Amino acid sequence: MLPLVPWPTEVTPASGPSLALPAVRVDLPDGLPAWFGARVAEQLDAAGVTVRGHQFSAGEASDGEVRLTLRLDDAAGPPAPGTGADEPSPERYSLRTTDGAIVATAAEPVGLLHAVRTLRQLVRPADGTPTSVEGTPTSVEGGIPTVPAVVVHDAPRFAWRGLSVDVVRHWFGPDDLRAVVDLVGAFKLRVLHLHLTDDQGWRIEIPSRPELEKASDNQVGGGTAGYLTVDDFTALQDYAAERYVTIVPEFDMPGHVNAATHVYGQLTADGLATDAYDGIEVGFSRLWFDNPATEPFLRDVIGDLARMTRGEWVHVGGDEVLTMEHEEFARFVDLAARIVREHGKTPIFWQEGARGPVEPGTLLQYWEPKGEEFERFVAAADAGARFIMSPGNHAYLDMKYTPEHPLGLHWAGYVELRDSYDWEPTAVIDGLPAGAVAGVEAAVWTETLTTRDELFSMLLPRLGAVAEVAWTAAAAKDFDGFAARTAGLAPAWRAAGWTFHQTPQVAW
Ligand code: TNX
Repeated sequence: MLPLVPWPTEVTPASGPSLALPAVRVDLPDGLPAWFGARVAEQLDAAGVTVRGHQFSAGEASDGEVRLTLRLDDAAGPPAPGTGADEPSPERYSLRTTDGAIVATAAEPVGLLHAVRTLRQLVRPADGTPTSVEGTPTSVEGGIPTVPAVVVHDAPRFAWRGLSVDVVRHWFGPDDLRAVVDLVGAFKLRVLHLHLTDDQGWRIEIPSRPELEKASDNQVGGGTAGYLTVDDFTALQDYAAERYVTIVPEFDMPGHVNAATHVYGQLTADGLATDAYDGIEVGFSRLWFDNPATEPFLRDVIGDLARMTRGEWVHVGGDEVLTMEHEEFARFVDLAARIVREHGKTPIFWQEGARGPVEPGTLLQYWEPKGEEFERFVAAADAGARFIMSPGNHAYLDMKYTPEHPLGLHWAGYVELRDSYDWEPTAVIDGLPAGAVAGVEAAVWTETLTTRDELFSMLLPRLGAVAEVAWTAAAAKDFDGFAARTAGLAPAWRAAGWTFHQTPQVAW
């Protein structure tokens, strides 16, 4: 059993013995960013493999060293599996651990890092326990790590593979978020979406609106919280970029805005600031389109966020505004999307954005089955929108695993590991053309989650399941195999300090 999650397009065991890795000399091609070698070394270190320098066009490997050659080659890898896509994925890679050497080939640098992540999951210490995935380095005592002889050809099914984290309901700061980026990277996801504003708090510095900081020190249940300064946000994006992860910031409007109306009384109907809120109800707060303070506020917040964000996308919310007429809501969708586009970015809305005018390229994030809205979603796709699939009953990793589970909510049902695995993204919305599915995003809301351990115990092992839904061809999925591979990853999660839930669906 090879503990690979997500499962690759093609894995061929090669003849020949496992390759012993007393030490590895890494040979990097030209054309990689300066930090790339450090990322490779980090992966190998964490698998207990000694790295002997990484240099451009290293000389012959000396005695006791195995050469790991990374190569950029346009012709690398297989076409995108199972999607009918004509273009091969730019993330495709190959990895061979045969004939006494390791060779990774990819069309682009991101594919080379994927190859090294796969290698890391394949490495086992001398006692046969697999170590893998990202995190703190583990030491392997009393033996030489090995890697089985295999040839892997791999490419993702969907380009959009992400995780959304609510840092408002409970605050998770830069240290926690870096650990989340490591986890996201280990499963070859590309997007970390941060839900940064909501009723309880405001979690990001907006230079044109410094007063918003006053709404940072509150969360569910009260107590001290915090927010990301511009510098924190920049540093987090740098950290993520070195792992080919893009941060997508979300400013949720025109509902979920009590933190803003707590600071700016002029945004409310009666001009009075609202009280701070530390409960978990949704749907009660709102902006007013005709209030003269509203558009300048949207322009300031979206403008600053767009300027601070390296990625292509700004998420402008749109969910659960329970007290607004359709027409006014549609005007908010139109205005927010226009401001995002004026700043050269692409807007993302929760699925409710389909109630407004939709431009080609807009992304809509599906989260809840509202049957009567399916026609609207199909119409939005006809108008050129694409969907990120985050169905609550499969991909909401804040749902309890079982009724007895101490953490989480259950409005979308109980989401055991198998529920997060057994679903087909193109079959969620009746009538939606498969080509309108941009990909898959897990989401973890944090009303009941207060510590990193609690957060990770909801993410693991289910994030691996959602990652496999996003990466692996539908026909190649198999829950029993996935569960066995998941058990194989547990030692590495322990070594990395990543708390996981020992669901009985896995023989740990
Ligand atoms: C629904 S999903 C919400 C969030 C809650 C979450 C709890 C969505 C777009 N809105 O405000 O935190 O349920 O599971």
